[in-house]
This record gives sequence, C-alpha cells and structure tokens, in this order.
Amino acid sequence: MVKAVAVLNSSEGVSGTIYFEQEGDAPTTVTGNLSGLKPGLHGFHVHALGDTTNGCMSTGPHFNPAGKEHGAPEEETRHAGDLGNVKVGEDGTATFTITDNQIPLSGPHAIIGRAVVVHSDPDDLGKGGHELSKSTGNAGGRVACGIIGLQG
Ligand SMILES: [Cu+2]
Ligand SMILES: [Zn+2]
Repeated sequence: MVKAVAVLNSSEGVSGTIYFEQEGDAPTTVTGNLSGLKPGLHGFHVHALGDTTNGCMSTGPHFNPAGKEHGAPEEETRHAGDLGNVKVGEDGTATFTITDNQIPLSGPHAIIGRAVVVHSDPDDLGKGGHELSKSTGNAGGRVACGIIGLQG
C-alpha cells in the first residue's frame, strides 16, 4: 500500500486535507474534506507541478502525460489529472471519495510531488463550448492547492 496526502490552505479561508491510497496496480482511492468554499460544484484536478512559489498559479497545467484534451474522469479523452468536480454543501464543506485509475502513486506517471487544485467554478468536463473547455474545463480561478507528498 502506498499512501500520500495533500494539505490545502488559502488566504481566502479555504482549507482541507486530501488522502490518496493505492494497493499495487489497483485504482487510487482519493478521500478528501474541504471547507470554506462557496456552495456548488468546484473543479478538482491534479496539476503537473508541485511548485507553489507563486501560489497555486505555479502548479502548471492539468497533469497530462498522454497529451490528451481535457475531459470527464469517466471518459477516454481526459487529462490524467481530471478528477471532475467536488460538490460543496450549503455549509461550505465537502467530504468525498473518488476512485480513479489514472493517478498512480508509483511508477513513471506517479502523482507524488505534483499538486491538487480546487477551483472557484464548476469544471464543464470539456463540454461547455467555451474556448477553455478543452484545456481547463473553464473552472475559473485556483482557490486552494496542496502538494501531494508521501505518507507513512
Ligand atoms: Cu485545475
Ligand atoms: Zn484537464
């Protein structure tokens, strides 16, 4: 079992902890909690870089080792980092579990050392018809992020 964790904080009061677990070559299980967000859907991605020297802006684009277009997590056409949306309740919090087979914790496409990013707006999953739909899902600003690090 490989475990990893990302701790999210932002100056706007968003915080959360995202846990990752993978057994062998099985899909990775992502378990998270977030607070301080506006109610509704928020784009949730693994971005390519674990660089927060310029806040979440320096975490690069969506992790995309296969060179594909942006999409929904259940589709063939997607970035590996496309985890869809998290749903935030009226109290500004979210707890969620995601299982995904494109975000391994070991091997050449491992997400260790990269970043998870929560966006201000819903990810349109590539279907919004906006000029950004096929690259970012037009999910708006990066409101919180955390670097994915190994956990014991
Ligand atoms: Cu993102
Ligand atoms: Zn994407």
